[in-house]
Amino acid sequence: MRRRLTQIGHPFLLGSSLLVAGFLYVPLLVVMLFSFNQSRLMMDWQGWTTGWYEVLLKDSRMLDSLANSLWVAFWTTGLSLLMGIPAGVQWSRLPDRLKRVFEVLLLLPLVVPEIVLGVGFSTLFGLTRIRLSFSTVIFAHVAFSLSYVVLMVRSRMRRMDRRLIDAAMDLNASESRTFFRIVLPYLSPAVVSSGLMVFIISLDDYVITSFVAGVGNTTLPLQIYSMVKEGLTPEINAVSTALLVLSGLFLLVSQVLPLLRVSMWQTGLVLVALGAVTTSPLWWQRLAGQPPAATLNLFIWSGYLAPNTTRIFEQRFNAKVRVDLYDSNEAFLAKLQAGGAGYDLVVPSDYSVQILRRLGRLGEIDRKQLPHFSNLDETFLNRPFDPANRYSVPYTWGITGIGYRKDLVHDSVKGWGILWDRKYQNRIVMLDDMRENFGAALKLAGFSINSQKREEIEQAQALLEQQKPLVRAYNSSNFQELLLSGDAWLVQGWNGQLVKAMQESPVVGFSLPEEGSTLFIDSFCIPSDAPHKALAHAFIDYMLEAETAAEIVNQTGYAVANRAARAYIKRSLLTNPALFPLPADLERCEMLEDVGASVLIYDRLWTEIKSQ
Ligand code: N2P
Repeated sequence: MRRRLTQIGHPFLLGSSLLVAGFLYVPLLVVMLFSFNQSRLMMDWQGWTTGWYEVLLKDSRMLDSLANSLWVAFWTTGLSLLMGIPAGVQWSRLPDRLKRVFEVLLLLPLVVPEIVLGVGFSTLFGLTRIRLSFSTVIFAHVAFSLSYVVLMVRSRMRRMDRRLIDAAMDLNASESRTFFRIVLPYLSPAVVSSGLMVFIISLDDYVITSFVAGVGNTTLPLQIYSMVKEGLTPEINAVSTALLVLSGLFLLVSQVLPLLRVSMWQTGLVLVALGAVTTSPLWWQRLAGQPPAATLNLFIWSGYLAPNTTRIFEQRFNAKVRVDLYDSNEAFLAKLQAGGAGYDLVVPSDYSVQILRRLGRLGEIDRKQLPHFSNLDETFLNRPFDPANRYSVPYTWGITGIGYRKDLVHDSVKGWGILWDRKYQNRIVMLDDMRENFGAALKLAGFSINSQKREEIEQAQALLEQQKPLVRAYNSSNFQELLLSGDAWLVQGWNGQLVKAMQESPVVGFSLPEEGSTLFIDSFCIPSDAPHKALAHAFIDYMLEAETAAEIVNQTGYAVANRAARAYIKRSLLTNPALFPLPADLERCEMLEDVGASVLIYDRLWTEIKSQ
């Protein structure tokens, strides 16, 4: 007897449906679940709390970026509808062949990878010298949203009974009256769904936005991504859950509304209400309270500020601090080298200071505006990267070394070689930083970290190639958490973050390789085209105060170049040799220097390593 096809397929169909559902929903459920996790670390569950939602509601960076996102989505939706509806109507009237050409043209923006569009827009704005701002973000969002509106309007239009239009015209309605009284109401379901769709897409976009957003236009996805650089915390899950619920709500409304056969006016009303509710934080925020007098745009390494650092400054100076983060000198230089980035204060490492000076990108520091300059430790002043400190004020310093799990690594961790040991395959994490990677390999081969000799650099490359199959990840932002979670057993890392991990868990160890390593000094610099130089000086001086500086050490694990701060630094930190190495250890370290034109060799070889 032949079984019916539906019966044969049944268990299989059910199984694959479950699989599909799993793929779709498990990651979302995990995000939601962990937003209620008591522990700050993502990997272990320690019970329920709604605390992260409270943190979220008090986090001004997050609220600001949410407001920015809603602002952008609001205008993007309005403008896309305004342009897309007439275009969709017009299109449906074209002769068939032309229609097909248009179809392809309209689908193009939907299938072209976002990164391509991002590069395209950023080149366009660069060429036309348009300053990146909210307008450029909205412009780019409208550009990729229009296709949706036109396509949806067009397909609804296709199903319209033309006789309705003829009838209206026969009854002497003008063209515009026909459009507003007959065509538009008929189109309303398409308008509503495409509008809501555009709103969500704009709200969620990361890739294109990251290319076209200027300083201070951080949208929620950009903010989330920059927070991820400091490690995943449940707060990020909480905001992701909020974003998920919001997107889901819009999707639901966009699906349900057309089914309800509501009138145009009712639809409009629902939309406006929805818009008003979702954008209310924005109005509330823009209307409530006095706008702060000035804004400081700060570009700084991730993990270099204590939780209260900027808030205290904001209160004291009635100013606002906008913070953007990076986690490698290369990423930093890519943004700063061309000029015009709009930052007031930046924190490059030694050799980056040298490069920016060479390019004339730094403004002079006015010591008269820094009464606390004398708090600095002279050891860190007048270094070759800026001999008289005319352009830089040292902030933090530290060394690069190896962090390891004492409970899992049973060999003694003495030199760089252990990061090449096959035994630790897939348990090794290296910094995602060109000069640091080459630095480790150059030292292992017995050369200087600043080698400009092609053969030496090539030897280091060969070592890094050889090491690559053992490397679990290249990570500069939260390598310490990978160590804590046990995902990594051995990491090349900067001491501060590892010191922080050592405080959290006794199983974390730190070693300064015997071949030698990097010593870094990261300094405050004011770009020559900074819009708010006085405020930048005020911030530097505030950071030079002993208490502020000590708080940085206590919270971030990084040492500051500030002698006066020592009095306020926790004892357990002062006595930690990972943070304050012995002079003999320091002697083995070198500082990274600008390698001039040889950087092209490094760049090329590094790209080769990373791209295979
Ligand atoms: C902090 C990075 C340390 C900077 N996340 C090393 N120059």
